[in-house]
Amino acid sequence: MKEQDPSGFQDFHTLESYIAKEQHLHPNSRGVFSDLLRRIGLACKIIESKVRRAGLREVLGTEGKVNIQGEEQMKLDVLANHILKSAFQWMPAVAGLASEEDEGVLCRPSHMVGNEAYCILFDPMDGSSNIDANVTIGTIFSIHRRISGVGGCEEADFLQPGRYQVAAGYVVYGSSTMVVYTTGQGVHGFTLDPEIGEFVLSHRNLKIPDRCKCFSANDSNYNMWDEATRKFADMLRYGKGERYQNSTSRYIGSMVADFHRNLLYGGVFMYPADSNNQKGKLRLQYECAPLALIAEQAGGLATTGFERILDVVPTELHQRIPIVIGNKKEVEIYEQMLAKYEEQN
Ligand code: FDP
Repeated sequence: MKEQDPSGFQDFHTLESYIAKEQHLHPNSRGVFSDLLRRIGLACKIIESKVRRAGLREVLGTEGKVNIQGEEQMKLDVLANHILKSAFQWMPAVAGLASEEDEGVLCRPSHMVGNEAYCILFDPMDGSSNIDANVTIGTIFSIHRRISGVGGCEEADFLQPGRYQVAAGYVVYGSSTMVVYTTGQGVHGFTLDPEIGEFVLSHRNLKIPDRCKCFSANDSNYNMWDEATRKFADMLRYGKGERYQNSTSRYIGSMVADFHRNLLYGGVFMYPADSNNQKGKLRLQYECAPLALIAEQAGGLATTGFERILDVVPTELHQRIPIVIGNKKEVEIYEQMLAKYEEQN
């Protein structure tokens, strides 16, 4: 008979222990990659502590102001960027970093980079226009294996299609803080337990429910979308039949938060091209590709309308791209509607 474990440790995993468990699936692994994931967890705990203080003088406000201690105030997004860059600064496994907040890539000197090295891209604070209103925000990350050989990195390392990501994930700072990530072995979610200061496995092998509950888009752009996109939005909102009759519109305006809700409830988030943003608004490398990998690992899909997001070959570091992401069925319908519209026009 199996002994009862009063400690509750039997099926209990922290982010740390789960990463270690996944590492055991790769017998030749030297733990370099696992260290990176742990480091992200740590950095995001530090960011979370700043987010929780965002209403206080320390971090709220615009950069350039001086706080009560006479220190220069930093906006939360600038602070999160600093934290992430500092977290990876001394890791030989990191060949370089690219942040949505910075213009170029940050390549570490080649003598400081180990043989097995990765390039990390991140959006330190997604949804930052929501910060001052206490609305959910997040951090998104994407990890690629360096392809430029040994030594320092090159920009080409950061311009790989999303399907080559070795890991991707995000942290949502909401009513609780959660890390959700994938290394290509499913999607797992960990909720921060403030009592013990650990991310605890709360959502194992997440799958997008096969129902299109939520439709998320900035509706004020409706008249600037093409006809096919407008029809698609109308179908999700007003469509009859079992699949759409109980659907609802939900738009937070933080991509990571909108995506996270739809991952749990089912639904579609979109920021398509419009007559003002003909290339779309969201960033391929920092937002769209990492969330596309999560979506696919959870049984969903992400498209530009014409191409799977994970297949898009980036041409520049801060490239913008249209995106429709969520339930596979609806994303495929969108592609078909757009193709038909293109054919007729
Ligand atoms: P934000 O500008 O606040 O950082 O990436 C940018 C982003 O937010 C997404 O998180 C969000 O989905 C989108 O922009 C919101 O844009 P709109 O205000 O145009 O709806």
